[in-house]
Amino acid sequence: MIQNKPSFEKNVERHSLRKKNGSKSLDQILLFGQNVPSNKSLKEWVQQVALLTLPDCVFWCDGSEEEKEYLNERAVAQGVLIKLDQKKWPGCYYHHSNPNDVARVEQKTFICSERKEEAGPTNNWAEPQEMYSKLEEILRGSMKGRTLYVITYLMGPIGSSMTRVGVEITDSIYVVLNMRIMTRMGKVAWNHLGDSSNFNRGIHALLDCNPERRFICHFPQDNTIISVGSGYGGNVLLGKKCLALRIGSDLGRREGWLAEHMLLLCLEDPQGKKTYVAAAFPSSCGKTNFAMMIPPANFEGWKVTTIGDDIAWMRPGEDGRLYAINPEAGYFGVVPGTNESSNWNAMSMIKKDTIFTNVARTPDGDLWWEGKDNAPPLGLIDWKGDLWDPLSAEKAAHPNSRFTAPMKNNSALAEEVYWPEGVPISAIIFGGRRANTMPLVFQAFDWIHGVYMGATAGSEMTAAAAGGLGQVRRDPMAMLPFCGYNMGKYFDRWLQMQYQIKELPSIFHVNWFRKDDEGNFLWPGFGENMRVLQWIVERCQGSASALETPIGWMPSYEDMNMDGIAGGMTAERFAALQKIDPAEWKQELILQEEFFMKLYPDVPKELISQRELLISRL
Ligand code: GTP
Ligand code: SPV
Ligand code: MN
Repeated sequence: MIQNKPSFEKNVERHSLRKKNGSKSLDQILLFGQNVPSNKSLKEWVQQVALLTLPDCVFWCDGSEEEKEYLNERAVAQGVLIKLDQKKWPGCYYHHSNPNDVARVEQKTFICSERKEEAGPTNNWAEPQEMYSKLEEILRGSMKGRTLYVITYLMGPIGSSMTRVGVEITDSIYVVLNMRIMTRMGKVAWNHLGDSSNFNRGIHALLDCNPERRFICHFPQDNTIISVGSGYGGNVLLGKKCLALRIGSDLGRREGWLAEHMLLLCLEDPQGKKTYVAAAFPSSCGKTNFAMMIPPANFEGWKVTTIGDDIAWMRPGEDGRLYAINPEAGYFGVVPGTNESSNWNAMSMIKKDTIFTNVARTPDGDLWWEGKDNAPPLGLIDWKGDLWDPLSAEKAAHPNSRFTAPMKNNSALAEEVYWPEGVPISAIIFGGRRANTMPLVFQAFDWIHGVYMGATAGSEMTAAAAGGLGQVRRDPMAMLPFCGYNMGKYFDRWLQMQYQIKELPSIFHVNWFRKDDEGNFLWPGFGENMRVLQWIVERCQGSASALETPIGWMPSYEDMNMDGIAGGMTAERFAALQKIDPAEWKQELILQEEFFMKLYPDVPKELISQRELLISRL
């Protein structure tokens, strides 16, 4: 099948690198692909990595449509992708990952800054030279018999001063096809880079996917990332969590901006006024769904459009407001729970040009997952590749199964996503998955109180990372696994923003996941979250009222628009949603203190006094 692509392969050069190992000439980089960028430092670095990893050939990805077709066919021929029924799922492919490799692995993720204190107590640290030596041994000869792909990509809109260039070297064709969707890749990035040597250097090698030899390592001082032994999204799509958050947050520390695990949305009211909102919820806690939300039927004239669903880069603008861009170009989203009523926009988006990882499939190329609209079809093959028994307790789709879809297929995509300068943010929302303690919504008294709310946020752990499912842990600003430097210093960075910005956004906290005594969600969630969003935006505009409580400003039942809410909403039920339970808050304060102790001595004193103020108010 691959041989039938003469037009694509016409100027391919093939050599055997192994024979020429040791020589330094640039010509000896194996070329496979129509174009190669002229950037000398890029070529030299690729050659160095090729001489270490010894691939059979080097493939420079140019990002063209022709290349995509070729790579899809190649991935199918290699058994990496399964082509789905093209009538039902046009342009869609399926991937089973190794069953031991289905989520981010935080224990294997390292920040190799020069000094341990720079990484801080919330990150794994390793001495950079030691880690480089260890990784070099692991990488030596690791791509023998394989193809080394060079992915040059942009994080950020074309023409934005915030945009960064990354280059990921990988031996995984699955990574190439995902990065194609998630970033602006190929020629566009070569053009942006020009002759500059200022790009993030990322190396990824799949190896044998042995968890013992799995390391995701960041070297902030060298703008370098090395990831080995995994094929899972967050560990290997290096532009995303590794560059845009871990390296990005450290760049932000040095340069005075913020890289955040946040969705970005635009809310347009019936008068056509647009408000931009950023929200940080931990992994698998509702960012994609909130960013693509469709307001309930009786919210006539209200419209939500998506700017981003996972990452925001935020900087002070010249007019004194906080501006945000989404550095990504696609969505790597949780599939289970996605259906026509929970997320109509996502359902229509993933019907084409999407890569599905670890959902369930049928032998004839159809898909199914828990929480899809229809009942499971007969003869379903589960995420591990085995025939699924509907009577078993096992899930057919892995709880962290994912779609990778280009943002241009999102019918709710905001035009602002292409704006190089980004959008001015009016509201910042922190949230978590909490069965108790945390009310549906409350508002911080001011910026410092809001930073404190974000810094002390907790959430139940989810399937997006290996281990600890359901346990409540502190996940400050939803950045615990993603902050590339000392967490206490990161809180300082947030506090510093108040001196850089004249018009500070208002800060809120939400919890869609509070449960009643029987374990049922008290709040219907999804599109109904529009009711909370309306109150938030009207608070920013000064038109909604609120009650002062010990933990912040809260809406009364009357302050919220509950007309036609799914399942109904009584004042009693709303009171249960908003309850501040003294015993629960006592426990919460103890957990916050434990966390601050862990960060000692780097917790800003402003946050310690916020905690004391909260105790005295409670
Ligand atoms: P990452 O991609 O891991 O960062 O996750 P995310 O924050 O984008 O979460 P996502 O929107 O994918 O939602 C994760 C899970 O929570 C899915 O199974 C959703 O169906 C579910 N979920 C999202 N929003 C709500 C909500 O408002 N209420 C309830 N009960 N569940 C929700
Ligand atoms: C998350 O875990 O927050 C994700 C998925 O968005 S991953 O890209 O794997 O990190
Ligand atoms: Mn995420």
